[in-house]
Amino acid sequence: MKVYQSIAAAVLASAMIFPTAVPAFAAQDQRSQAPGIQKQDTLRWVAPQDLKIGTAVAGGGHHETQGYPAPFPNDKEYLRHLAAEFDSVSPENQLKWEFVHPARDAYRFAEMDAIVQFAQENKQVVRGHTLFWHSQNPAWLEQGNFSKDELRAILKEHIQTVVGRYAGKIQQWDVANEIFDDSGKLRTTDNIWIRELGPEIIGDAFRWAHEADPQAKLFFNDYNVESLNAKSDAYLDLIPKLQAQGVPVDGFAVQGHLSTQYGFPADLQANLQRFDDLGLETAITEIDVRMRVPAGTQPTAAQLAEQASYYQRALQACVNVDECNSFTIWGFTDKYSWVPVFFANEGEATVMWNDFTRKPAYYALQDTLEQASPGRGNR
Ligand code: 9MR
Repeated sequence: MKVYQSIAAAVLASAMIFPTAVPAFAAQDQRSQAPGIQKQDTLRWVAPQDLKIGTAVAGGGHHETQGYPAPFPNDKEYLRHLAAEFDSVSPENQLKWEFVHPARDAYRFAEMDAIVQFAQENKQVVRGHTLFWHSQNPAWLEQGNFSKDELRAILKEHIQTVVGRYAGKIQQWDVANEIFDDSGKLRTTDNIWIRELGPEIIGDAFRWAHEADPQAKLFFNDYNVESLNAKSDAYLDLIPKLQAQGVPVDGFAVQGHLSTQYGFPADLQANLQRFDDLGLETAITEIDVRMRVPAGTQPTAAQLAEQASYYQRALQACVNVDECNSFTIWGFTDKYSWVPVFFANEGEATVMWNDFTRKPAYYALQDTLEQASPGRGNR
């Protein structure tokens, strides 16, 4: 937190004029053009062809209360690494209701449009996040006192508008996010859609998303579902039931917000595999590995090694499961991570330091990808 604030202050002090346009990344392969980054020495270069290696694109959410301009598109060095290292990008906040749909009759698409354009220019796919959630909803929606018919129409219009706008440009959608609590019960109180419209609305959300973009792969996404537990069991039970009703569900995604305090979920691969066995795609969509770093201290070499091992084992679990096709880290530099903002005395959760130099965790990912696809570096 301390480091984070001092960086933020430095950025603020040095950046009085904020460029608003996305730098012109040309249509050709940009990986070789990122200054100081050799394209052969990146994550995407060594990744197997059938595994997208992704990151969240920092913006919105907690960034809005920090003392720096929006990382995307203002931090040029950040953008160089974003382009060079990754096959896939996920908007960290820019597609959440409160951001993209700030008033009932107004959408704010500029930031997401820029991310999609950046992705296309850099030959990256995009994961859409998210359409149906209990959190980060605007007050006009949560406190709107709408009738059931109105709410249903609002959700349908939102999904059709947002998914439709990016049809053909978003590879995977986290249609429904975090619909169960940790005991495996549907969030019938805090999820406005389930509370007001009943659980059947979940299937409708998937149907509407599919109508708006038949090519996109549609996912459930949640945290604390890395392991075999009540919450992941709930998805294992729900998804086939929905599919039997003709609901177009393609995948199950595990977020992967891990902490070295809690031990590595050793049954991650077994858990992904049981969804794979149902014929579903799987994905790891938001991994980071936080550690205890009291203010004024630095992580020890042992902590960094442990973190690297968590990243390595999570990636290996995905590599080992046939249809685990996407592995996304929730930000790649500590400079912009959500972790120290939300967890006192925890941080350093990503694979690069504030200055974009690489941690052991970065090399653990790179080595694991390379071993998963030996000789891959010829493309
Ligand atoms: O990283 C996001 C942060 O910027 C927001 O302030 C926060 C608000 O809830 O959401 C963070 O992203 C979350 C993601 O959308 C869903 N899974 C948990 C992530 C971390 O909280």
